[in-house]
Amino acid sequence: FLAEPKTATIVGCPFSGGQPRPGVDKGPIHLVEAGLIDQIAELGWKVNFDGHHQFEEVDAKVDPPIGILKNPRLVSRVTEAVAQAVSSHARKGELPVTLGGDHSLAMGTISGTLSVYPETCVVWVDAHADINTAESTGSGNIHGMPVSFLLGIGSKVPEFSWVKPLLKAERLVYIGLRDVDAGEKRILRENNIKAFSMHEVDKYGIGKVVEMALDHVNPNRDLPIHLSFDVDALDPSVAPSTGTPVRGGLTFREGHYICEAIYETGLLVALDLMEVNPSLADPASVQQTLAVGCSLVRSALGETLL
Ligand code: HAR
Ligand code: MN
Ligand code: MN
Ligand code: MN
Repeated sequence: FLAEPKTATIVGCPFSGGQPRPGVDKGPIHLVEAGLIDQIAELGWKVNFDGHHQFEEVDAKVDPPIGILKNPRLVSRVTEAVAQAVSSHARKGELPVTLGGDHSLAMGTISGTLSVYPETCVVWVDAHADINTAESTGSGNIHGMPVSFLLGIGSKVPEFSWVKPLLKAERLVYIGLRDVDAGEKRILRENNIKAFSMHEVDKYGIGKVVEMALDHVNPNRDLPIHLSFDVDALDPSVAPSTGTPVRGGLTFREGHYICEAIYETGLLVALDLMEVNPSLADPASVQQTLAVGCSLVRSALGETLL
């Protein structure tokens, strides 16, 4: 594994089937319309726009719940297509920047990254752990489950047999958690998964938290990093337009600091920005959320303050 890629490929994923609120599928279109591609190019990257993927549709009539999992066939097919897109770009040495869409998409993005860089560690920035299994989920919304599929924990859902358990628990770290289901807390404990909740952010400060997070998953600073950023990690006052806002989140600077610090490692190989929903909240809040989303991506791709 050599140097960081110098070409970024934007993968637009207009998908909302992992959760119930319409509009999150419009996230990527609005982020691109807000100028994201030019902004990345201005940082010195060669930017490819892979387009807004047109996913195969699966009629709800032929996609009944499996257990309580909603839209399972649709989510499986879409995320498998995303895995192929991300892996093909990563294989060419490009840095895939995947715009969501709901966070079930990370089943695809992280599978794609791991298929090219098997030693990748994952930094998952989110209010939520998204690690429910088929047994533990209370909602049946698959955006609350992608991490369990990537780890291969919980009972197998045959529909998702394409997802290989390529992620090891010790290569995963969370930052920003504050809304974790009881069943998820048990899963985190039983699998020894490192997590820095907002409590740790308050206690140690974001600089120390990022250092400890990287010390855990990437002690020698030599493994590729996949950063999966759910915009709801930010406080709702900073990023209001998202489906499941939770108060007490990361400040504007804390969110950006995470991105800057990961860029500084020179190890970033893939980035996700998920759960931006431009149909939620008033127009000014939508504008604010889109602007924050773009600036998080710029920070992860090397925008500096000085
Ligand atoms: N834990 C809850 C569930 O499983 C809600 C989690 C999903 N919300 C997100 N993901 N936005 O980060 O349904
Ligand atoms: Mn493509
Ligand atoms: Mn999430
Ligand atoms: Mn979340």
